[in-house]
Amino acid sequence: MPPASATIDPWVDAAVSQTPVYDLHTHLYSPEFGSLASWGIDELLTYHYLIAEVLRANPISYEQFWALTLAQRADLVWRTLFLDHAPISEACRGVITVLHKLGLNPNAPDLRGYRDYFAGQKVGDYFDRVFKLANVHSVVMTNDPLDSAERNLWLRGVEPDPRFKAVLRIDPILLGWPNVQNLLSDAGYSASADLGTQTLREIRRFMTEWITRMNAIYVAVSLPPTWRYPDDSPVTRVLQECVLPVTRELNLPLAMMIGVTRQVNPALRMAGDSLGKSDITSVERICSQNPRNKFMVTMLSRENQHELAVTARKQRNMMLFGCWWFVNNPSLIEEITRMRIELLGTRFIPQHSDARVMDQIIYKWQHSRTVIAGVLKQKLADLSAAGWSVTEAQVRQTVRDFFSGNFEQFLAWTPS
Ligand code: RAT
Ligand code: ZN
Repeated sequence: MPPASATIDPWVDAAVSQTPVYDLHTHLYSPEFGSLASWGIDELLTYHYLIAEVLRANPISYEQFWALTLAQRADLVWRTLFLDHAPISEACRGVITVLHKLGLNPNAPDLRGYRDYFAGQKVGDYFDRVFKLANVHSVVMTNDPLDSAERNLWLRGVEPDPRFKAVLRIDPILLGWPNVQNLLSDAGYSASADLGTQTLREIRRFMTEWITRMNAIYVAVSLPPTWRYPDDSPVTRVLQECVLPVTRELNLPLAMMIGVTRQVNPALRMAGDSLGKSDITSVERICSQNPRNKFMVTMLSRENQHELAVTARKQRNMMLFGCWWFVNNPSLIEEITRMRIELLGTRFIPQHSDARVMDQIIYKWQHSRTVIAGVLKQKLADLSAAGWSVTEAQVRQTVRDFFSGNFEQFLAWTPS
């Protein structure tokens, strides 16, 4: 008799809660990065996901809102989204989960108590506590050496806490021509808008030097829905002449997050980005034409999810990852994860957090773990009903693959 749900469900719950996560895409920084490392109640409440919501719910003008201090914006978000209305959106619920898990009463009339609590924390100890509460063993940062503040920290020899891994983010290098030449010059690389031989050599030198300096574990970019590969744009040229050869030589994945339309409403600043349905055939072509390169791919629109999973079946050098940004919501994580398991078995990475504020890994992983556990229980119950003897060891292995193993294996793998 195969074990029934009554046996399997507790195995799933235990494995999902006990297995530490390798969070492969965040915007977090370790405390060594000083003010770039973001945490605390004011940062939690002014997350750009919540800014978009508060500026729909409160009649304040954009100008007035941005003239407020960070603390005043946080007060406004708390009053508008949590007190004047029920905080039922995913981003609001996240703040409640964080406060609750930290042992704070999430029902306060104002932020004073929370501010006192965070002011009393030592950053290093607090980050340790957050890692523990979230049960995350490592987080991957998003590092942009063309940002002068970040570059100067690296040049001064900043040594991140080893739980924070670096990634070379190359959006400006790929998407910013011709303006990016000034940024490159500021960083000591002589580039010109013609994208001639000398410039391409300098881009390769930039990539190689910065991957080495930061010990980057992969290279990443987010792309618009209009991205096509190949075409006769600077994007294809820089991909073919620089990004693909450098990542191939160093055996690093190129992570492509596809589907973001930047700044559809600039008045919202960072909250002003949107999405669009992207072109799966471009993903197919870049993977199949470059079999010695490794790609990690996620897409932003719900409409792309099925074809992306099918493409992953065809391209072994592509690792599908995460429910990114606008699909990082329980209803969508559930349907997407179920569909991915049906098409890909255990060979994909269900989730990353995209956290920007350290405390957020507590809620992002708690919420995702609950959904992933639910889907896994259903799938294992179906398997058991079909006659397979599900074992606790297989349950644990599946969760390890999902939360850490698939990513680590993919990093270590050399396509041949
Ligand atoms: O999810 C986010 O916070 C977005 O603003 C983006 O950072 C996106 O994840 C990206 O990395 O481009
Ligand atoms: Zn991101």
